[in-house]
Amino acid sequence: MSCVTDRSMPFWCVGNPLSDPFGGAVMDKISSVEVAKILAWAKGEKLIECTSFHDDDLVPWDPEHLEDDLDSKSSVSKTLHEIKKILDQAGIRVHVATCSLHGNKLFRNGGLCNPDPEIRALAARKVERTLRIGHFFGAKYFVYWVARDGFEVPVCTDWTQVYKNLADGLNHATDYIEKEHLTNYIGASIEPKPNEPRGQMFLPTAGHAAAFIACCLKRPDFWGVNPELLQHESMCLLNASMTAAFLCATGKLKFLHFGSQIKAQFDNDFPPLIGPEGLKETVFLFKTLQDLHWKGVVEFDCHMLRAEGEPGEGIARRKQFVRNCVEALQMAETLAERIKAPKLGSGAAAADLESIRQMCNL
Ligand code: 3MF
Ligand code: MG
Repeated sequence: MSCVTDRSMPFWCVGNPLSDPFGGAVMDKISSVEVAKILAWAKGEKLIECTSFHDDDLVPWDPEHLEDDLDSKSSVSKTLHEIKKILDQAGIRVHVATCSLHGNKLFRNGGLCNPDPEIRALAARKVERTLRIGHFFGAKYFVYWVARDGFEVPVCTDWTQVYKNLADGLNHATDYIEKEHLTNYIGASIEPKPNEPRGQMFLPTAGHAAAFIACCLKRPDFWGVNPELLQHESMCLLNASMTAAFLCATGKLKFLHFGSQIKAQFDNDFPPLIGPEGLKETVFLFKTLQDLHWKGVVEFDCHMLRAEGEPGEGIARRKQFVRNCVEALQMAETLAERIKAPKLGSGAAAADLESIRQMCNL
């Protein structure tokens, strides 16, 4: 039995035009309405059930108009309604609303942890707007990804304030959900990452995030963790099965971000199972989740390889990308199901060989 209740394909993965720090986009940039149409197609093909977005994936943000979403005559409001109509007609549910605090240069030195109180206040207002947009779409979770809350130079960091500011920022989000009765949210989640875009980030691993929730937040039961496996934890050489098992044991595994990764590299965001390594780690991750009887949402967080982009074929390539991701997830689950409990006493190496035999039907 699959442990995946729903598959979610976010706006930012489908919209990604495949630029990197060394070169610009290779695919046509497409609008959020066009992305919504691709997602509607994917739902029709029974590939996905849900989607997720950053506020900036859907509509632009203007610090001079912090409540433009509430003005029914604004172009922001019109675009949001247009997207909602497409998603509703296709029957796609919205899993996550997350606030982009990484793109705009105002947040270059952090969002919720920015040392400047005015920028922190602006970040809080952007989070409020994201929460309202998420409510409009019926999003189930609010996600905080560490993004630019981090540092390069420890002596330039005010360590007396960092975690207090972070707790204040996240507590403000849950206060706002309560105050405005945004009852669609069933929880909130922290997405840890060790580095990139900052040299170091303030919540580098799932363990840091889980401890921070338990010790520093006002509503620890509302908060959980969505680890990004394999990518974020593999960047710092942590093992995906252990991260999943730790979060299950602490009751904090809200859902997965999913893709593939070369260990100890920058965030590859390869599609699942694609790339020179990660197949065994991915299969073992799902074996672990199956053994633990975890059930939940798997959300893809990846993009196609830049070399695979083809200018002028943006829509067809993006559709194929969604199909590839879903097929890879199904393959990983099928392979994981084949592995039976290794024979005790046979020794670690023999048990591992046996698991490979079973996985490959040898
Ligand atoms: C970066 C990420 C982010 C988060 C997203 C949702 C752009 O490495 O993984 O994707 O997943 O911000 O919180
Ligand atoms: Mg992610």
